[in-house]
Amino acid sequence: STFHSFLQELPKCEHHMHLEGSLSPEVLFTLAKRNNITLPQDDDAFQSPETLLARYSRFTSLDDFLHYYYIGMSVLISESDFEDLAMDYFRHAAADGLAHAEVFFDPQAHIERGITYNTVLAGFSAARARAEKEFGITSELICCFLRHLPVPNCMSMFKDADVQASFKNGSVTGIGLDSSEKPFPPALFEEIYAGAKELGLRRTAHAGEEGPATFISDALDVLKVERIDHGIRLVEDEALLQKIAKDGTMLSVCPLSNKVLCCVKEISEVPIRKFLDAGVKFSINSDDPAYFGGYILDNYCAVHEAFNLSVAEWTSICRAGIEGSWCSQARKDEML
Ligand code: ES4
Ligand code: ZN
Repeated sequence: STFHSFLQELPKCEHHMHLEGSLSPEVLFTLAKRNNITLPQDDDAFQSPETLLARYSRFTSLDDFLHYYYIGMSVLISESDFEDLAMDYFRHAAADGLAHAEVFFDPQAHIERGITYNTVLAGFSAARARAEKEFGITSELICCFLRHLPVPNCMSMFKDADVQASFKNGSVTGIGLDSSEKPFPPALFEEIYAGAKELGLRRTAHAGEEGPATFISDALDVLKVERIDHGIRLVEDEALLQKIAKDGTMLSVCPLSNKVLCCVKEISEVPIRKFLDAGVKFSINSDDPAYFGGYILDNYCAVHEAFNLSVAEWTSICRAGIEGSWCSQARKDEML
């Protein structure tokens, strides 16, 4: 329809996408073979790319998804595996009319398997340079801490010399906090976030996806984050919602993710209308596009189908996305 091409052409920014979440079942099986990685033999989902994709349509929760997400990424070994993975994402993003991407990666999940941080970073950095040259897509990298791992493990990644170098030389722009949410409150990571602030890094955290609204206020008050990833459970605390609207704190909302992981029953339950009416800033994002059945434009289209937003509303969502990005003012001016 004409609205599809209107949404395709909007200057879109994505703030919530895990690069490891762009691993398709096809590429997963190809890399498993090439890298001699044995996939679980006691799970029928791993019989073929088709059976695996079918399993993805039956996720029951965040943890059910994460089980497959961590097995999936175990096939990534070489620098070029990481580069190819990110290029797969940037190619889809370019077709969808994306202007700018701020993407997460999960170094601890690779370090634990014996893959060095610099292997991962070099592959992703090569892809970022190619995406800018080949597609005109600018990007920033956000290094995530896995909240299900012991805090000392997270702290030792934070202090690692290669990680610190990437913070100081600008190849990594900010930090995030992801993985299993409910048993792992934000306050556990206070010291890491204080250290990141000290270094002048940008800061965000997943909060209020499955966890309660108190995790959103703790991320703001204790971790001093500048954005909230997901944040849909903000609707359970009206006072906090008003505060976030007043402060202009942006939420990175992921509609298809919320539906596939059963955080909502239907896209229409994602509180898009509530956020618009209350003046809460948000962007619309794909989260783990190869696992959740859609890239950025699919998420825009799903929101449009559920909420039938006006041209003016879409224009203002994209403007907020540009203004809330962590790129240079010069780049923002180009996109506006
Ligand atoms: C994630 Cl959807 C989601 N939530 C939390 N952690 C994640 N890591 C990758 N996708
Ligand atoms: Zn996420």
